[in-house]
Amino acid sequence: MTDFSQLTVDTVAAYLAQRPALAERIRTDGPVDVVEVGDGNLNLVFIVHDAAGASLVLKQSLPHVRTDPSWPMTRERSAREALVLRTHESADAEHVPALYDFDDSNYVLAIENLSDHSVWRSELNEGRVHGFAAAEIGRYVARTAFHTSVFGLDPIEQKKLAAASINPELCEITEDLVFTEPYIEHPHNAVLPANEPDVAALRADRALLAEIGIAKYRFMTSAQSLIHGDLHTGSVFVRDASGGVSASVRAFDSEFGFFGPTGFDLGALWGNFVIAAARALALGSPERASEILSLPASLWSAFEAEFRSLWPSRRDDRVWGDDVLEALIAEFRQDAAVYAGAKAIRRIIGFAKASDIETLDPVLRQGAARGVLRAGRALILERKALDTVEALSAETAAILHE
Ligand code: SR1
Ligand code: MG
Repeated sequence: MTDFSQLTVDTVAAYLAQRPALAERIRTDGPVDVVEVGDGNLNLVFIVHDAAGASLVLKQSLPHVRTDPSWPMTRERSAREALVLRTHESADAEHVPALYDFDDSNYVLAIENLSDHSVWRSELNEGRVHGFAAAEIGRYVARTAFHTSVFGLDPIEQKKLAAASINPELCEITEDLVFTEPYIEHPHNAVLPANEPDVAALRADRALLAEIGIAKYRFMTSAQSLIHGDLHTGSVFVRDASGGVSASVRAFDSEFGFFGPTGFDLGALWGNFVIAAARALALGSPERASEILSLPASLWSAFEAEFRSLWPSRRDDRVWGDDVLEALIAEFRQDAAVYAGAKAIRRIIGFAKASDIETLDPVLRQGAARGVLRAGRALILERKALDTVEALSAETAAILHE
């Protein structure tokens, strides 16, 4: 009996042959081509093709962090990812990969192969912005947020979904890596010596620390919707329209999903746009930086328009009037800004850095990192005074140009 608890390129074909749900998807009675392409922090990822050209992706969680085997990690995260994918597919099939199968014994998801797409972060790093993708993801966040919230679901069903999607171990990672470790001395942290005074300034800023503390509390307690939970530019596939092929944008890697604040997903992307803009500026492309800094507004306005368009179908219009909608929209925007700042800062100081900055020459890297830290702080502290996304992005641009 083959052991499938940790797949290899040599055992994938035998694994597929014993999954009835995949019999129609891929043939295993002929040659099967398997490559392992996982390059994230956590999982094994195999792309499989059969002789007829059919393909799929297998994603298997390891019992530890891929990049640090001494760091144990629950394999149950696969079940969380399967649930988020299935639920988000019901809410917005256009913007997620199709889930073909989930094997809860071996922690393997079989997913649509999106190899004709590219990871958005890699594209941004190469100077290709794909600006249309921001609005698509704004609609994805709105649809998944609305349809998994009390506005879109029966209250009993909504609570059952919230209970099924509880994700304590991966939430704890975010709580630690995003909201705590960057603000304390911790072995996970590392910055260039030239950026040490920038980090010290952040840690001495009591107003900033209070906002981070409140943001962490809201992350841990504000169960608004089933969020993606790790929606940075490395979790989005993009494909331009060309030669009869339509444009496509898909959010993947939702293993950090749980019932959390809707603004967290928006903020994750926003913070990573700031990082991408800092790279573009460091490399001498102010026009591209400016184009990238228009993306938070595209993301936000598509989110807002879509959420407003769904609002008339809310489940109780006796108490949830339009004044409630206005209050929610304002809260989502404030949350998005504070989480954008927190997500930008963590990628500079803490564990799991961003290739946008890390692949810069150190001379350029220290200036870009400083700009991101200062811009992140401004997003957090100035979000109440500057109450539009455009105004906050103008402030971000000014800081990055300093
Ligand atoms: C140990 S996991 C480190 C990071 O990778 C993921 O992409 C999440 O952002 C997490 O914080
Ligand atoms: Mg990931």
